[in-house]
Amino acid sequence: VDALKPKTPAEVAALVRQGNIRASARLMRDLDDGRPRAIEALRLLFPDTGRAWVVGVTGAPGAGKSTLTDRLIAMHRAAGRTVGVVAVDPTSPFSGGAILGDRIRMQDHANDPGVFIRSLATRGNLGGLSRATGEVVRVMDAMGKDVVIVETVGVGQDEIDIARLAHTTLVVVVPGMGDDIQAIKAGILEVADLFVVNKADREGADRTVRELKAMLELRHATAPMADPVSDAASARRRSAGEFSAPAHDWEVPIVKTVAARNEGLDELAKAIEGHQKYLSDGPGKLARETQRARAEFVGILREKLVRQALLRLEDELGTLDEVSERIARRTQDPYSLADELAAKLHRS
Ligand SMILES: Nc1nc2c(ncn2[C@@H]2O[C@H](COP(=O)(O)OP(=O)(O)OP(=O)(O)O)[C@@H](O)[C@H]2O)c(=O)[nH]1
Ligand SMILES: [Mg+2]
Repeated sequence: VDALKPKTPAEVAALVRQGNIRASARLMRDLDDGRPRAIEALRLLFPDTGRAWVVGVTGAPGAGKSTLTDRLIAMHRAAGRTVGVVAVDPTSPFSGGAILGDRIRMQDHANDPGVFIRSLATRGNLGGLSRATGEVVRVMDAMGKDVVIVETVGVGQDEIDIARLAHTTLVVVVPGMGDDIQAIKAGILEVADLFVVNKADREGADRTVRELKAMLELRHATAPMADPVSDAASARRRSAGEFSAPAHDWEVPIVKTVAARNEGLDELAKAIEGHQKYLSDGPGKLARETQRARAEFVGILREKLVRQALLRLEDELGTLDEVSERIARRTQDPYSLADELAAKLHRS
């Protein structure tokens, strides 16, 4: 095959299925650029996905997420499992692996063909960072990676959306951030399947554990929070008697680690396995994947429909700028325009 000739989506998909690193990295770049051929390859790969266990690692800058990830990679490799890592940095203007050396302490694994590491930032990413992350996770899944670890910095909305991609989400905190614990947003609490108190060699680790415990108990005591397991679809199934498992029978474990000294990692791995078993044995896994599929599908649909509508707008009413100016000048209103356009799309 001519190396310079662009590959067809089918050729790309075949290479990705074989775990080809060059083709997979290329596909990720093309997805980032929003190329239709890349979407076509992803469509072909879809039936080959859904096998990887996706673990999210989120927390404040410098909490030790990469060090923990590095340890987890080593454990998975020792057990013969292949690993994909996506390092997401919503604050970084760089993308495409350039920041790997700086931010990620995983050099030991750089030459291991069983480990594929990719970083992602805000550049490009049509349709948002969580969508881009989801696409990279999907490619790694199609490559045959057994486990995909997604590292994200911070606790903003981006990180919460990204955490929702994972089957098991670890929230990493460090001792001596009492106020920060108070400030842990409900959103991040909601997505935490497991708390890791890293840097437990520092003072105050036990206190942090106690504070987290109190916070989790408080959550138990108050009104039920939104839970992936209690989404509408599974609630319906539950009321139909299909599943008997209660929505809140997962006790969020709190694990102390000293990632830098490889301490507590066995306990952490066990806790992750426990959650994997909990989700896989009950309705949780399907419920979570259904919720994720819903968000993804609506996102794809929205983007497609909006693009169609804007094309139609140009044909019928003028460019987006022209129409917007008319609205700004109050010669037309946005409600009637949207109705008019929707009706036209509907008829065609
Ligand atoms: N004392 C101590 N230091 C640790 C521990 N784990 C990691 N560190 C150190 O903390 C620093 C940050 O670790 P990283 O793993 O890069 O943290 P991170 O959360 O990935 O950081 P960002 O990706 O920049 O947000 C490094 O200097 C680590 O060596 C630990 O358990 N104890
Ligand atoms: Mg890091």
